[in-house]
Amino acid sequence: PHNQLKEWQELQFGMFIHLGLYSYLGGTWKDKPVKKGYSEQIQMWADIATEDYKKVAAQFTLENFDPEAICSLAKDAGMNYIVITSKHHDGFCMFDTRTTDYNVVDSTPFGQDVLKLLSDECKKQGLKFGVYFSLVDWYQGHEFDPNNNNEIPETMESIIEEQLTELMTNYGSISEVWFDMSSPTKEQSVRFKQIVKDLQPQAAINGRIWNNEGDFRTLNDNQVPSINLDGAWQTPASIYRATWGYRSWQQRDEFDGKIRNLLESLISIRARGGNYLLNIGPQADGSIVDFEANVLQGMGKWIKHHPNA
Ligand code: FUL
Repeated sequence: PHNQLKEWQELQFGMFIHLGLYSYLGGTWKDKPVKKGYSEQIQMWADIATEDYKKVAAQFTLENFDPEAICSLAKDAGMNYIVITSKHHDGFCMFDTRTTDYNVVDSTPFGQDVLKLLSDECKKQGLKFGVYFSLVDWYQGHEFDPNNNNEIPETMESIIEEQLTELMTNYGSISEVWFDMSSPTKEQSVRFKQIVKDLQPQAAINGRIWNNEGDFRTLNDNQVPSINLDGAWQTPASIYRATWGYRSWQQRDEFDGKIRNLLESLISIRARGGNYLLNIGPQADGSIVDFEANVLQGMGKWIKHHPNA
């Protein structure tokens, strides 16, 4: 297991993808920009009832979701792995699951398993594949909590266990499982970890499984440490900081400064032995935002000319 974690550390730079029903809304509800909170959490910040939020699924055609383009972009950027949202706090599953119809296969016109398509393409292009999994689930009964600190009731526990089992069974080799938010008991963290380790012993688990059960530490969003840290760790980062999920009204103008900025973070994180997981937020139709593609390509160009950085 020690060597496996070392292998994970050597991946260094990866692509985070936030894609879900919120991508369709793009940070806008009833024609108004929702200015509070991250756009992937728009259901909470705009206080959208589940019956209404659910209707988005019928519009979610993802007609320009292109796993090949996404993987090629990751490679152009010099990235070695991809981690995608299998389920965010809204509870909508981007994978085929028996636990609920509230998933991309059963309740969208797209009708295909996004995780399957992307994991297959990762394999083809030689990228490692990992999944983000929210332990907060508004669909399965968690109330809105701005701190996303909810406890996990027993009823939800079995759903989580089944979903994790599916995720660890149906998508080939998983290099990383990225749990997020909520406050599980020690027993729950141990149980969730056991499911991952039984089915995917090589998978690295992040610290947000909580209760000290993670294999590596997840720093705060966008945190670049100024001292060396012990053990394995990773910084999750958003190009804009203000959101991870697509936001149609996001300002996207400081192109060169942005590349320099993100490269500085990457270099300093690598130098201190950390992994850098940099996010893209595909838009309503599943396609990559031009600005984000250009930024990542710009980074990749620089990296290729500075192989020792
Ligand atoms: C956070 C989440 O609450 C955000 O919505 C986002 O997914 C980020 C990567 O982790 O803590």
